Amino acid sequence: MSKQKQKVIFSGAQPTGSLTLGNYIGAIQSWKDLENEFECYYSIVDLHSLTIRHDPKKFRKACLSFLAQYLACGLDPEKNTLFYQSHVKQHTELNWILGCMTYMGELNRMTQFKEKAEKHKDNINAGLYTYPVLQVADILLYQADLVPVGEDQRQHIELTRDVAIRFNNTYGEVFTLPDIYVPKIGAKIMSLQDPESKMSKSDENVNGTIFLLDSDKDIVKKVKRSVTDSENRVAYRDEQPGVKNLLTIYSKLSDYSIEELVEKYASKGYGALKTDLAELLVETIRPIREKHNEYMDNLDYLASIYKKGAEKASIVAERTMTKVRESIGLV
Ligand code: ATP
Ligand code: LTN
Repeated sequence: MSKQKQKVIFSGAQPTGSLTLGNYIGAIQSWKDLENEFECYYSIVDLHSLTIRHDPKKFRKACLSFLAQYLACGLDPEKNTLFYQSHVKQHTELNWILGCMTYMGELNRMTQFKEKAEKHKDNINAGLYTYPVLQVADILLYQADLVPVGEDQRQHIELTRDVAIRFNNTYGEVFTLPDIYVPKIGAKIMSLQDPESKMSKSDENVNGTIFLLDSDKDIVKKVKRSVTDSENRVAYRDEQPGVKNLLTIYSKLSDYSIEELVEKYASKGYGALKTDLAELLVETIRPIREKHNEYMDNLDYLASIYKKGAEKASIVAERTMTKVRESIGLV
């Protein structure tokens, strides 16, 4: 009996600042869920981060810290290929080729570009605009079947499929069409200060975002100050987005279902919910932070992981690129 090809998973995060609770729940928890069954490639997409102005020293440290955070979140380097995007040169090569197959009309529609352009009015560079093409290249290079991401990435995954279909129709079947994989709940964790908008790494108001490297004190402070409403009735509904968000986070980090939590806190009110959630978050994040610090004290170990990761990723990437070059007629 022929062995069925193991499904391939690709995802990544940009090493800007540090990972947030949104990244953890929206993406990393799924990454961990998939690591036992599939062939997983999780990248630190450092080239994507260059679309925003940066300080080289801080950036280098953030890149190392991200690998330490991936490991501290429990991603097993024996089961997953963990690597820096910039170490596998085929990403930029495929980026160019696919850029020639992506329409400006498609890029003009990307909401992430519109939001980032609005935020960085003094630096609306070409990289920010063509950013989704590099993401398409990331995914197609590994012939990924599934891409575990937060809800905000749906449009980019749809673009990936459209470009892959266009390429395959023009030059022959080269690329696997990937599907998005989003968690049923927690695909969009909201800001604790503005529950109508996404919890973001780059939010100016840091009180809205919990970072995986936040101190216990900061975590408690942020949860206690989180914006709710004046109904003072614990319920999971769109009209109460702040409370809904807290319940989502609580459920994703515990064994309680949303229904059980609503029942547990129905007679207790927001104060008790916030106190217990703050404690749960502290207990979840403290070991991540501590492990991260240990990994950061062992840079040789980190180097051994990312070198091995790049070697493995490069083999797969080159296999795809050989097909691509041949199919488009490069000598
Ligand atoms: P920014 O917040 O500055 O836009 P980002 O955190 O979205 O950056 P990445 O680090 O590349 O950018 O995101 C890594 C993964 O985390 C992606 O799959 C993204 O969809 C997911 N993610 C990010 N924020 C959230 C959120 N608030 N809720 C759920 N998933 C999220
Ligand atoms: N665009 C994503 C980060 C990203 C990514 C990828 C995610 C870059 N390349 C490939 C999944 C697969 C973001 O902004 N969160």
